[in-house]
Amino acid sequence: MKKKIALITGTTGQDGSYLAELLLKKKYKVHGLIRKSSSFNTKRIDHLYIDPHNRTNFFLHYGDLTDSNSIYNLIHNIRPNEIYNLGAQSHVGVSFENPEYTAEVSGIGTLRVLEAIRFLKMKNIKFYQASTSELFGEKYKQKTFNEQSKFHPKSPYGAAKLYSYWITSVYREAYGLFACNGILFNHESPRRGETFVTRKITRFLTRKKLGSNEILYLGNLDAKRDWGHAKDYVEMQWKILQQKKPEDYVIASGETRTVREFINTAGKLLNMKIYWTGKGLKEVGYIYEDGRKRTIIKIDKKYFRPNEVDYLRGSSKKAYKKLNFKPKYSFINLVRDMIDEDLLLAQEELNKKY
Ligand code: NAP
Ligand code: F7E
Repeated sequence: MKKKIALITGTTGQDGSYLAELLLKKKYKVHGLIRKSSSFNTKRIDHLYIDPHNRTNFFLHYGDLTDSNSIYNLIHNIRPNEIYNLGAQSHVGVSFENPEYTAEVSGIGTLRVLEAIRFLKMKNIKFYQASTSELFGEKYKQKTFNEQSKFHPKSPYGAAKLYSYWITSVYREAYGLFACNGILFNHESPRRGETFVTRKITRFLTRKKLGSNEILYLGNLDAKRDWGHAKDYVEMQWKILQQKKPEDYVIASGETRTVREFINTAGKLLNMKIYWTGKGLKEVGYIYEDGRKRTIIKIDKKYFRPNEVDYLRGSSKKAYKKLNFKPKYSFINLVRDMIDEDLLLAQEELNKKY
């Protein structure tokens, strides 16, 4: 049987790397779009890459979501059956500093891919758009957000992704494309970028466990997020494209916790009891070391955003029913997975130092 061909934008990212692994296991030919960088940006996929002079099903191509021609040519040349549009400027905080670039990549970038499919008349391509819980943002009266909930983005990132959400839906209706939105709530892993809060915390606490004397500076500890594991969530990205009809799905754990609770859980797994005192910018987290109180976490206002999504909790009833969504990782196992990997990393760093 002919192998299915997939194109992943954002293949060097957290999700792109797990998705490439999954599709290769499923015997796809996988093509990844990577952008030119002056230093290597392929750390998450190096283990998958084989020199194309040898037999391989994994191919990388330079391109950029801001460059229509590179996208058009790539789709024309590789003729994919499925496109997963995961590429984005994905940091909400950064989107306030670089709003125009965020709109170009995370908003218009999606249009560029859809337009290439339309121009090329490749209507059989199935298209997945990486939509996000950042489309929501305002709790109104409900406790959970689902496919019918009202959107209310709070950041340039959320606004750019809202455009992508709607343009995906418009191309589905107007041109009959098999185009779907996966509205994914926060998902983390040992491959999460180190400037996102969960990984910032697990990297810090594991180094602290091995004796570092740094202090962790954070922003809003009261924000509530619905955290799942990226490995579970990329499987749903694939499943969304295997359905008979193109539809949108919310993927979430259904639980919500504050950033402070994430820290406490990670501390507990490392046998580090963290105590809190003070309020607002004066709040600090401390531990006892050799019987002495030692402050390890402080607040820095630079990590607060001009506007914040205070509360997120998703409801994946539709995905449970139609996609048989059964996440393998509980919250505690997600944090444990991150801690275990980051402990190894911290130990490696320490070994290099001495
Ligand atoms: P990520 O780790 O930040 O990866 C983003 C990817 O996009 C990277 O491969 C990055 O390349 C690439 N990229 C950035 N700018 C680009 C450009 N101009 N042209 C082409 N590629 C570009 O994000 P992630 O956590 O894997 O998330 C994957 C997607 O899901 C993103 O679209 C994100 O917005 C969305 N999403 C994420 C979550 C979550 O909780 N993780 C939840 C909902 C939706 P470099 O490696 O070169 O930077
Ligand atoms: O922030 C608070 C921050 O940057 C989580 C992206 O994948 O998920 C992600 O967006 C919360 C926020 O993720 C720090 O204010 C406190 O309330 O880890 P984050 P995010 O903004 O939820 C969504 C679903 C996406 O689609 C995005 O692409 O933590 N927070 N102190 C902090 N956040 C960061 N980054 N750094 C801090 O020091």
